Amino acid sequence: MFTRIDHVGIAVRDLDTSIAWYETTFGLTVAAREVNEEQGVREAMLLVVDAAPGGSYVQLLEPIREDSPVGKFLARNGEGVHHVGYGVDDVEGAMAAIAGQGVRLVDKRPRHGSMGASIAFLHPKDTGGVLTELVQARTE
Ligand code: CMX
Ligand code: CO
Repeated sequence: MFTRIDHVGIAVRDLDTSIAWYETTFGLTVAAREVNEEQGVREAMLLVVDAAPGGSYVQLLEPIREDSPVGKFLARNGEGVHHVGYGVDDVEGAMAAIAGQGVRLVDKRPRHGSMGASIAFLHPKDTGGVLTELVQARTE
């Protein structure tokens, strides 16, 4: 069902400071930046490797509201790994198959994610404590 690890999402307090650290320390480059009002984040995707059927990225996430998933996570845990995003070819098919295994979906329908992707989250209480995101990349 999964085609790759699309990204690892990391909660940060200051996006610009964290981007600079990833650029300087690991030599990563920013592929996209955006504000996602619905998800409550200002974010950047840093490319790790470009490959078929899609690249893999580090997603840096700064909350724009304290009362948002990343804002609450930061207050509780501080900076660190927030979620893992897996690439899928068909997000609605993957959601249905996984829900059929008894895993709760946070999103009943796919939402808008980074770089035009369709995304859906699985509840961390049903996935061994790992917030898990399904990512169907935009097709050109
Ligand atoms: N990883 C693992 N567990 C997490 C978690 C995370 N990222 N975020 C919250 N939890 C756990 C908490 O530790 C808490 O556990 P306990 O009950 O054992 O203390 C429980 O979930 C509830 O925590 P909460 O702070 O009260 O959070 P909510 O129930 O309000 O929300 C969740 C939890 C998963 C539904 C919410 O974070 C969510 O909807 N996430 C999906 C959206 C999202 O994360 N968007 C930002 C990224 C956008 C992108 O990637 O593009
Ligand atoms: Co993500």
